[in-house]
Amino acid sequence: MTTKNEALAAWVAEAAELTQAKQTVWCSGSDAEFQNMIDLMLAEGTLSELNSQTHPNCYLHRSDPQDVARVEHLTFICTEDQADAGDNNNWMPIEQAKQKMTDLYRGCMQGRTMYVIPYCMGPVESPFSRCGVEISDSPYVVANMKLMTRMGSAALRRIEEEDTFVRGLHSTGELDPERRFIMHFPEELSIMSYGSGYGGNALLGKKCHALRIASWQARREGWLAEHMLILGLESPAGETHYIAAAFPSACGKTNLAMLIPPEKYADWKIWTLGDDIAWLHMDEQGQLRAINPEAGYFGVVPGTNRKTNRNAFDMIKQNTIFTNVGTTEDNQPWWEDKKEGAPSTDWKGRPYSEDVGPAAHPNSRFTVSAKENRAYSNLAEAPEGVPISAIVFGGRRRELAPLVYQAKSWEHGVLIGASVASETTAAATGEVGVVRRDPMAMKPFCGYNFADYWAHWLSFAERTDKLPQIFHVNWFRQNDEGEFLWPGFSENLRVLQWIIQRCKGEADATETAIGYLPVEDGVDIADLNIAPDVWQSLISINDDQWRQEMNEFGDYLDSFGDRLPAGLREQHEQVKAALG
Ligand code: OXD
Ligand code: MN
Repeated sequence: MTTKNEALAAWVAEAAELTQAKQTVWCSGSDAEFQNMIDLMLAEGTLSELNSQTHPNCYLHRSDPQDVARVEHLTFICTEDQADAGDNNNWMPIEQAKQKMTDLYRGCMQGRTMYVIPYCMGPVESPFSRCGVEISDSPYVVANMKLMTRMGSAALRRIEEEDTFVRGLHSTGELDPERRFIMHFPEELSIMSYGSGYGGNALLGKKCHALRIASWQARREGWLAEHMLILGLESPAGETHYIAAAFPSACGKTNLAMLIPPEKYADWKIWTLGDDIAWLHMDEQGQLRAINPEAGYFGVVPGTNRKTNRNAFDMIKQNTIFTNVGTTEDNQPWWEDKKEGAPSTDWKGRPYSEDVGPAAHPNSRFTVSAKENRAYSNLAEAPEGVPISAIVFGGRRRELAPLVYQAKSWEHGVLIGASVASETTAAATGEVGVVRRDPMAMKPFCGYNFADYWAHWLSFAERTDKLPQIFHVNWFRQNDEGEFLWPGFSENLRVLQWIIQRCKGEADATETAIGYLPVEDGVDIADLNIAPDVWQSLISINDDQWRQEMNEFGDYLDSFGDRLPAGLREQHEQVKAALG
């Protein structure tokens, strides 16, 4: 296979010449091709088969121990003008970045196969979808891209018709962290990645294209590319509302998107549309609609069990690629908090020992097609997407943020999104558990200056009066003993119910300086055994703490200088004034 698109053919030839690849293979996306990749990795020892009785078609990949997460300090946005990338991104001049990458790529695929992977982010027939081509020397990337995107011939046909695509060049290189870079060139819609095989650094359709490059495209074209799950909440009467929710990496997006209602609400249903990325467009009626650009899940494994996420637990029993989990005596995958079985080998392949632990890397992952999820929505493939009733922001905060609150307006909601802060997790290299600012959960993913990004968000208010309501949630409040105050997981349904009631104007709320909070009996917790004082602390705010938070947030906003939109400054002033 090759292509009739001249620009694509020329770029592929150029990459083959630069990397000196032994051969070029165009990926068709067929099941046989996927199986070939698996067989190849089994033969070369980069993949092993798991217990085929208990886990048919499940495989384990052990990565280089130095290559287990996103590398934000090695990720760059390269624009003509540094101010366009903003202080929220690392920046390098375009020429310097290209020179650096060209030097790394030169001859890097000698003796290896270069795969050309055409893919479509979003349903192939959706006008909201966007295509790309990844060139990679990694069969692991090919297999994962098959699960995570609409990959192969149909995507190539669309690229040939549209004559536009995002270019991503990837090589695993030597896996040397000193020779590892993830470069983005949004002005020319291209990505260059070298030295890592980890999902967020190497599956270029995901974070690099569907968030960093797409956020840039979205601003130009009037839509939003966001780090959000999409779910449908169906009531017993059969009415479904769609919610898009942004939480930082490894803060439970996959669990919320696949939630199974608690017994008391067994006649309610949650349908999954996506667990990580949403592309939001306004339709002709002024309604915001969402598609999930991805076709699979690249989810965090540890903590997944029958209770926390039964749908995911069952989903990853077949047709799944595991990366960096441990194994049991009889070769089943094992991870911390699986709550069954026992580890015998750790993620590095060593005999498991508690003193050396954990068995699974905290950022170990599963890759699986979305079709394996029994809660997969039948509208997930709809080209027009689904109408969004509510947008929810959230973070992992031990204190401060109440369980749930609602913005007073779209503009106030943008301020709430911009003020998201969260404790860092193992999804990126660096210290874990440190609170950092993570506006809209997009700190690692916004491909341009946050000040311009907030202005873009604010601009939606001028385009329609049908915007979704905006909320903030925090499932992670703790007491002084480090115990969680809210049970989370299935019980989060109760908060989602309140959110939808508020959207429909059916629930009372208490107005506070930071937004509307539930009244005492606003959320049904009667059977949850939450002490009245604990419940009060979950649905009220501490003015002193919030004054301090707003002062610190003000300093953060100031760091964006003149570019900060006046509308956001105004919202901040209003909240500060209301706090007194
Ligand atoms: C992810 C992440 O893998 O956010 O989704 O790191
Ligand atoms: Mn993510």
